[in-house]
Amino acid sequence: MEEQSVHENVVVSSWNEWDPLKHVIVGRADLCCIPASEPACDFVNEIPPDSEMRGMYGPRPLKSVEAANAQLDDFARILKDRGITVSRATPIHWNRATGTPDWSAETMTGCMPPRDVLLTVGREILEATMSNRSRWFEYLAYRPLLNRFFEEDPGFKWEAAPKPRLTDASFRRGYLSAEVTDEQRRQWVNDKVFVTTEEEPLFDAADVSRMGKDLFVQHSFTTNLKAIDWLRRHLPEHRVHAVNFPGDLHPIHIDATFAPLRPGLILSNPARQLPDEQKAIFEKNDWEIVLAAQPAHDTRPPLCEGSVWLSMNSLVLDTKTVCVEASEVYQQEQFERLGFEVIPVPFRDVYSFGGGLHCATADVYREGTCEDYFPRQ
Ligand code: ABU
Repeated sequence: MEEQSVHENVVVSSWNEWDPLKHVIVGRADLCCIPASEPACDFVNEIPPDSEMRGMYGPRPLKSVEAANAQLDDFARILKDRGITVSRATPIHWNRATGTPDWSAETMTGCMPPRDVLLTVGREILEATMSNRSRWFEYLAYRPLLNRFFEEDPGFKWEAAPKPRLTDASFRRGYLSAEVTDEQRRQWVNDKVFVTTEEEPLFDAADVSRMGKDLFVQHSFTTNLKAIDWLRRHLPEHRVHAVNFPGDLHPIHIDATFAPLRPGLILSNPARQLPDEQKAIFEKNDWEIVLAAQPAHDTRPPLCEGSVWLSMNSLVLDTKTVCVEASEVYQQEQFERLGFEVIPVPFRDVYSFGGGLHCATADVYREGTCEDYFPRQ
């Protein structure tokens, strides 16, 4: 059954990652594909030799889709049981060639994870540019919902960032080649030289961490400086900060790296720490940065592009309650020590479809207003 709006005439409003969650979008695994190699993504060449998908792109194995959907449906039920309204993405036939006058792609990817595509800032939902050709059309999975929110909520601002051209000029040729050594990659990442160039604004919404008036945006493979500037101009009431995490050799999306849990508290990936000079704003405003617990697993599920650090990719329901992957016992223990009630959610079968519990969702409504949590800049 589709849901009803939770607050009369105000459907969309969310200013941060921790206020009480009342309405959320959850992705779906239906018809998801492994995309063919493209300048920003070469997952096909990382598929292990013993996988039935070795060297292949196209629809993911049906059994894995069914397993992921079962866990996504269960997660949606857990949220609904907590009184949270859950809306779902609308899949399209992702296994279809697409293109624009500038490029063509053999397949699309899917509608997991919504967090990568939709950035909710207050009363606005902004469709990100995306930075992979195979994800250019992913916004279509959310258009039925956004259109409905637009009809129901007269104050909802529905926005789309400039669609990128994604010509070869937007990418560094050979950057993802298997011949590039870790040492070379480490140097590039340290120098903030990523696979995407500064040709045009490019960003995935999951590179943005929302903390009221301040937005922290990861400069990464999926978000460039021109996009951070674009966000700054687009959201003039906010302070938009560029951050980066040199320990990550494949930096995409901030939510398995640097995750605010409540005002004054950030969970930080110990393998990907914020450089000291970028910590100043948190120190000046008495925020504590705690290092996340070690993941319970030292390997990723089959056909998963995300890292083992999806262990810390949690969904905060309010400042006392958090959803954590069911097998991530060390992360659960740490949350309990930090004073949270932990809701364990089995989710390992979803990881391969683009991420964990935070990735798999996009905020529609959290209680609260836009606060200034960093008065000392
Ligand atoms: N979308 C989050 C993926 C980042 C990571 O696994 O490290």
